[in-house]
Amino acid sequence: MKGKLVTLEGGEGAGKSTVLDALRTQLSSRGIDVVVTREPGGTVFGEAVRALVLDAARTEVCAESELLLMFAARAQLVRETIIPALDAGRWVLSDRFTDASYAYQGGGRGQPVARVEDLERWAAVIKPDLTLLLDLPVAQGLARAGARGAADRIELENDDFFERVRAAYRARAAADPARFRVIDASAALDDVRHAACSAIDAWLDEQGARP
Ligand code: Z5A
Repeated sequence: MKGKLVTLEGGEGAGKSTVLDALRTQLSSRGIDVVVTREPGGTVFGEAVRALVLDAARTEVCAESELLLMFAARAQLVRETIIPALDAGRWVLSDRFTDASYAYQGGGRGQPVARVEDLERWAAVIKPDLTLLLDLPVAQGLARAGARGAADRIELENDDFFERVRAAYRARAAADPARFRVIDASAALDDVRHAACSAIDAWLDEQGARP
């Protein structure tokens, strides 16, 4: 595979969607051909799964179903979009990927890490080359997300759930500093954008990949 997979992760209201646009522009300006996607979703099948798994009315959904649905959407996205793009030398910028399952279904829901690892091996197959974790205190993120309107099923969880999600993300970043860059997402939006774009450029330089 000639392209690179770059993922954006973070808790609620971290600013991923906003930062993603800046990163796409940044990479394009470096002459890199970028495909942007999101999880859960990114394909027709995956977007249908997203609507189902995030539906606030589906209060009966158990943790095991939720985990499998996240990976069902991911398995399709990887095979239909990500691997073909990487094989064609394009870069893929994804708003969330497998780390979100470790954080939300593992940390948040208490699903065993070994179970997520097993799914990652055969369903997700690939790992990101670089992951930017937009990290901020839970209360600050929830206040931002809350100002946005109707909550999805996972956003209805309590603060303890989101504290566990944040802790799981930070633990993964600490365990794999070669892949993760942690960005302070509590800062002003322009500063967060700047930090994310600088992190990408620094990483390109480290790889000797800046055109
Ligand atoms: N999920 C999962 O459980 N397991 C999985 O494997 C995967 C996902 C892949 C949907 O993800 C849900 O799926 C998500 C995790 C779960 N859970 N929930 N809940 P999503 O990424 O599509 O949705 P999200 O996490 O709800 O995204 P978000 O809240 O939209 O976050 P964001 O994209 O990081 O934020 P934003 O839309 O860019 O910004 C939110 C608001 O804050 C907006 O009004 C901004 O203007 C404002 N904002 C952002 N940054 C700033 C700064 N720096 N200052 C001031 N205001 C800001």
